[in-house]
Amino acid sequence: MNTMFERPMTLTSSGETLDLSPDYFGELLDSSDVLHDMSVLRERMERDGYLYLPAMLDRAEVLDARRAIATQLAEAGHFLPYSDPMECLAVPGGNGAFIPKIAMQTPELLRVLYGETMMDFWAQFLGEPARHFDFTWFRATAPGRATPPHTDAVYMNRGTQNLFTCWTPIGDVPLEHGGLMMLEGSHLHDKLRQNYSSKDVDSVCENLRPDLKTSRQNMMKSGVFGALSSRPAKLRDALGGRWLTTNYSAGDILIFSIYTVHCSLDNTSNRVRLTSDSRYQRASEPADERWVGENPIGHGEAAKRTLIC
Ligand SMILES: O=C(O)CCC(=O)C(=O)O
Repeated sequence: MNTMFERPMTLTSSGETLDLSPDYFGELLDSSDVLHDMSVLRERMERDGYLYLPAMLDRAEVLDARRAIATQLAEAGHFLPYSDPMECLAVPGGNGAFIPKIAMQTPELLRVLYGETMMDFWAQFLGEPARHFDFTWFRATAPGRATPPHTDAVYMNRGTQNLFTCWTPIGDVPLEHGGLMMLEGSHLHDKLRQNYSSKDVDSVCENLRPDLKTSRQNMMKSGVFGALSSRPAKLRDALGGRWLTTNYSAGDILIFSIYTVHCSLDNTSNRVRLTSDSRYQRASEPADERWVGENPIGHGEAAKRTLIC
């Protein structure tokens, strides 16, 4: 069990102040004590929709990846001139939230995300050889920015549904840097699975009026492609559960199902938050064609599917 972290005075997500009372907000369950007991880990994933595994990775390797990426970001002008790149001190008004390209050109990061430690863990957890998506979602999240609530299903549900995200802080991510939060119990919400989470952001409804035609357009309603809501506190009131998070350290991982609702805290610090999300599944099961291969098509034109809705 975790020791309860010091409860902060205020936290915001997507600009909304969160209720931090114990019924609404709490700390992620630490599962590092059962890291090698796959049946307990699987049970917890079924029950909680996530596993938080502090210090699962080699901290020194993660910090090597941080150094390699921070050096490139410093050269590209993301950090204060003459500052130590490892500090990731943001230039005022800087942006650059999502930089998948940087992952492919940084072997130190690929070793952390897809090396032996990680792939052995997934093979054991899934009970057979595992594969990862070839696309890596790398984020250099500037101050002020947050990811709104969503499930990953809407972006990657064309292959197996037995697909998992691994969110990996590439450095320490205390609360004020805007780490990830899980909405407790949200993966068990049937209506959410049947409605929102069964959508596909790249599908097009051919038989609908042009203004309703793409679920892609419909899924822009909350301002962010595929988001479930732009109001994390209000969403919690509707779905129940608590928003769960922690102060993350380099070496920790947080893994979750494609049906678990999550979002990030606002980054209220003066630093750029470096994190990645990568995806894993059984190698024998079908993989979503948008995210595999030498040049994954992603959400581009080639990903569009037409449907009669
Ligand atoms: O890091 C973030 O802000 C969002 C991460 C995320 O949505 C994911 O890992 O699926």
